[in-house]
Amino acid sequence: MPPEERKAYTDAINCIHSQPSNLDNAQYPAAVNKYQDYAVVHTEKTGQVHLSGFFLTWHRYFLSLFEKDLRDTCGYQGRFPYWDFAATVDDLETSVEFNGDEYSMSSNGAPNGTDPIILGPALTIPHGSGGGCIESGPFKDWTATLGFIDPLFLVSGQPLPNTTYNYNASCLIRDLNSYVAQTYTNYDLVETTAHSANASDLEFNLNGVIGGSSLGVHSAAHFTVGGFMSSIHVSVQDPIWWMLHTNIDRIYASYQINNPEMAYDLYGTETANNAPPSPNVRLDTIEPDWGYFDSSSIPVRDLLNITSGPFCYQYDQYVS
Ligand SMILES: [Cu+2]
Repeated sequence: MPPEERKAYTDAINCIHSQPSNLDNAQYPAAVNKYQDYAVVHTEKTGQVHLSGFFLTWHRYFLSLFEKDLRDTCGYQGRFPYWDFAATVDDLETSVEFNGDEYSMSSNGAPNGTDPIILGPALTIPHGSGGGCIESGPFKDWTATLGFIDPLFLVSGQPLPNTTYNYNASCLIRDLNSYVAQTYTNYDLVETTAHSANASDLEFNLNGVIGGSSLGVHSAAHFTVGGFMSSIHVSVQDPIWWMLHTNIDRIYASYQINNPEMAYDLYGTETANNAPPSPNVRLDTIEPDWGYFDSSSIPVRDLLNITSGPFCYQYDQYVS
């Protein structure tokens, strides 16, 4: 997008960030503004809407609710952008997304630490080039209020700690990681994902095997940014989250175009990693709600097609 449109987009995000929270402060002390409400709602739903049959459709609708808020509350009139992460693997820090100028999504974090990052017993990645607070750009002064949550909660199905929604202030941290970007989010892998053989293959190409030795393009894009983006529950706190997930939605829409006969096939149960065990998600299964942003009962089938039901949008480019 041209610089003015990018600036209008980040201005609108800052506008949401300046609105008061609509959540109960006693229950959710971390919900200090409306932007953090989105992060809190995502944290609450994480155990149902990742590594589950709801992943792609729940996020698709969550993106549309945020887009509508940018337009209705903050007067945004531009396009809802995506971060084509395969296009930036070789120039992350100087990309229009992360170069830190006033038209960007803010910079890398300041250099902080060099230790390798252990993602699980079978997977260690090198430290990125940051690790500290973001240094410049439109979100420089933001405060993250939700602390890190171990992704193992997702794998085990254990309830989140009582302290999850406590007010836990820090700067926005990033640790841009070219190694992860080049190794796990390159064009070949994005193309492979958009041409997945079926819905279970798509899930594997997006999310890999948590605790295993590989990363899918979705998980890897999170680890490419690092910091809060590496803690899936609370990752919405970093506003690059929306552009990352819009790119995942674009890859999903591409898969649906590339595989018309399987476009509406589903894979996964109603719980992350099927822990605790739950039924398979079907077309008429009701989605977990989106908190106060939309508490209505919407069946999965209504969220499968980007030009029907509540949706009417398209992408400028698909992954063919
Ligand atoms: Cu998510």
